[in-house]
Order: sequence, then C-alpha cells, then structure tokens
Amino acid sequence: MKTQVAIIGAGPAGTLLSLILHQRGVSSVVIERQSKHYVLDRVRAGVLEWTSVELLESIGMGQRLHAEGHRHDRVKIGWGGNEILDIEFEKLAGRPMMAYGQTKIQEDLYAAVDHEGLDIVFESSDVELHDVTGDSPYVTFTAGGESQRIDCDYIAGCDGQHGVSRTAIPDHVKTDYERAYPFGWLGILSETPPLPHLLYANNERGFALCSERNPMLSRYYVQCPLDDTVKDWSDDRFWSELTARLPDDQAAQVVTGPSIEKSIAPLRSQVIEPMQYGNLFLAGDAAHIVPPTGAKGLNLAIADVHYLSGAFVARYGGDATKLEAYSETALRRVWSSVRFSWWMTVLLHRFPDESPFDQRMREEDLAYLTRSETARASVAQQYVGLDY
Ligand code: FAS
Ligand code: PHB
Repeated sequence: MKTQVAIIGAGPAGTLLSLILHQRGVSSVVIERQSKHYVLDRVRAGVLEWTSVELLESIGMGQRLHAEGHRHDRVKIGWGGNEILDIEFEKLAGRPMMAYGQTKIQEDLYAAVDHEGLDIVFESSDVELHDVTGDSPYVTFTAGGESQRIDCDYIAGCDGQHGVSRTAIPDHVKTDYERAYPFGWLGILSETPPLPHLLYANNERGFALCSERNPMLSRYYVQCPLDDTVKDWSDDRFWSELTARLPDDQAAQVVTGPSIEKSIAPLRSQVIEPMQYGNLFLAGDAAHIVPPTGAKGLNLAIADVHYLSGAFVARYGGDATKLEAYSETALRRVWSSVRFSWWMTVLLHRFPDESPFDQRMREEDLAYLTRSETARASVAQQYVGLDY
C-alpha cells in the first residue's frame, strides 16, 4: 500500500487524525492492534473541553454530541468534611464543559470513518516503523495472517501509552519526564441517575469523583491503593466508601445500584520530548499521559490532532514551517495540561507518606479557593482549557 500519512493506532487520536486529513484532501491508512469491538468496549474519558467540542463540530460530529452530551457550567469540590466550593466555568472562564463519554466519541468517529470509506486495518500485529529519518519511511505489520507494508511520506504515532511509535525515537534523542502516583482510581459505571454536577472530593479517607455518561448512567471513582484489585471491591464496599468521602448533602443524593463495569487505573504523569523525530510525529497518549484528575487526557489528544492535522495540510500546500514546529507548538499546551493535572491530583488526593503539614497546606489551598474568586477563575480557565 502507499499513502501520504501512515497512522498507528485507531483510538481517538488516530481515528480523528485520519478523518480530518481525509476532509482536507490528505490520504492516510490507520493500523490498529485490537479489534474494533475491543476499542469500543474500553471505558475511559468523560468530559470535553469546549475547544474539543468545537473541533468535533467542525468536522460534522456535533449532532449526537449536542443531542446526548450534557453541558456543565461548573464543577463542585467537596473538602474539609462538609465544605463545598463551586468552580463556575461559564461565569469565570466564559465557556462550559461537555460531559460526553469517550466511548460515544469513538463510536461517532468509527461511524464517520465507515461513512467516508476510510482505511482502518484492525487486528494488526508486529507493527514496525522503518526509515523514519530517511526519505522513504514505511510501516510493516501482519494482518489477516499476511505480512503487509505501507509506504508513506509521514508516520503518525497515535498508539497510546504502550505503543511502539515512541520507541522509534532513540533514547539519546528523547527525554522521558515521568511521575507515578502512589495510588490508583477504582471506577464503576452504574445504571443510576448521576448527581446534577460533577463533584470532586478530598476527604481524610481519600479522593472521590462523581461524574456521568447520560441521565441514567453514572460514572464514579474512588482513590484506592495501587495493589488493590477489583476483587477487593464489592459494590457494597464501593458505595459505602464513595458516600463516606462526599459531603453529607451530596452523599444523600447518590442513587446506588449494581455496577455494570468496574476497573482500576494507575495514575501517572509522563511527557516524551520531542513529539517528532524525522518523519515520525507523536500525538495523544503516545506522547503524554496525565492523571485523569484534570480531565485532560482525551482533550490533549484532540488538541495534538488539531495541530498535527493542520501541519500536514500546510505541508502538502507547500508550507513546511508548521510541521517543523509541531512538537514545540503541541508541547506548550501539553505542559500546561500536565501541570494542571498534577496540581489537581496533589490538591485532591491523600498521599500515603504525607505529613500533617502537607494536609494543612492542602486545606489552605482549598480555603483560599473558597475565599478568592480570582483563584477560582484561575482554576476555571485551566480546567476548561486554553484556546488552540
Ligand atoms: P489510546 O490509548 O486511546 O489509543 C491508542 C490505540 O493504539 C489503541 O486503540 C491501541 O490498541 C492502539 N495500539 C497500541 N499499540 C499499537 C501497536 N503496536 N500497533 C497498532 N496499534 C496499537 N482521560 C480522561 O480525560 N478522563 C478519564 O477518566 C480517563 N480515564 C482513563 C482510563 C484508562 C484505563 C486509560 C488507559 C486512560 C484514561 N484516560 C482518561 C485517558 C484516555 O482517555 C486517553 O487520553 C485517550 O484514550 C488518548 O487517546 P489516544 O491517544 O488515541 O490513545
Ligand atoms: C469521567 O467522567 O470519567 C471523568 C470526569 C472528570 C475527570 C475524570 C474522569 O477529571
């Protein structure tokens, strides 16, 4: 096969990139390790920045998003037992957020790919990148039991945190910034009505988060020890722990029910610099990982694709400057989101080895946010995301 851009990974980043390039007249082929069903079955992000909403609208994916998404004008933060502070996005940052699950985004992306007749090769294996810094890059892989090769001008590594693309950047070229957190998030889905607002909670028992997927599908999380497994968490134990970590008046509103999905995700911050090497360009989790506390993971992947798709289109229009500057451009937003996600994680979790002083500083941060609209406006602006 021959194409202009070979894309590795058909998660949100790879699929969105292929769609935008197609609409702008640039050809691509996407190579995905898993089956379509497997990718669609993953439960991940739930909240979109407005810049992400506007980008999806711009490629014709706004209809279901607005029909089934839920606009939020604030998030609530519970702390100090029964204190609650509101971070009012629209009032303080001029735009809302949209609760619309990644699963639905992936469904919409695959539907658009099918409609446009684009190429995604699912269940590929042995993906290898070749001649990345040469004039004739290509990708080899196995699919349908046969060895395949795609000759291309560029390779987009959209293969997530365990992908092969990032390993194609030599260790002496790349810098890997990383911090692992000493806890995980246990998440459940339940077919129950969610709370009216997203609610984060810092409690002496640990972090909790109340979110949603639709008016009859709730998404809840509690901080848990890294060595826990879902077997350690019956539904009863989960609901009891979640409500114990929420302010009383919020806990009283939680409608419990059987979990239909339960999983534990470790939390990590990671950035690979640079996000490009020769004719290879990384986008999404392939280049960076954030703890979900700031709701940035999926939004960063979408932002990378905004920059990278524009750079490829400009390149084929004769202007290579954006492509040469892609890593520098994308990393500005990446580092801003990585810092915000790290700050929110330190603010809202309890760390196993922390001192009473650390908790007092945390409470002072939360008390200052409660007192200062200026401080809340700063959080609101970072939570809703910067302009592209
Ligand atoms: P993805 O990982 O989604 O997609 C990469 C794709 O590449 C995958 O389909 C994979 O199968 C494929 N691939 C990997 N190696 C390959 C190879 N060698 N060859 C071919 N294909 C290959 N973000 C939030 O904002 N909020 C959340 O609550 C949240 N929860 C999360 C929970 C979990 C368990 C995880 C892992 C992530 C979570 N995230 C969350 C972050 C998540 O939403 C990512 O930011 C988002 O999926 C990034 O999209 P991609 O960059 O496309 O990477
Ligand atoms: C979610 O709905 O899954 C969600 C919401 C906000 C976050 C993380 C996850 O910060």
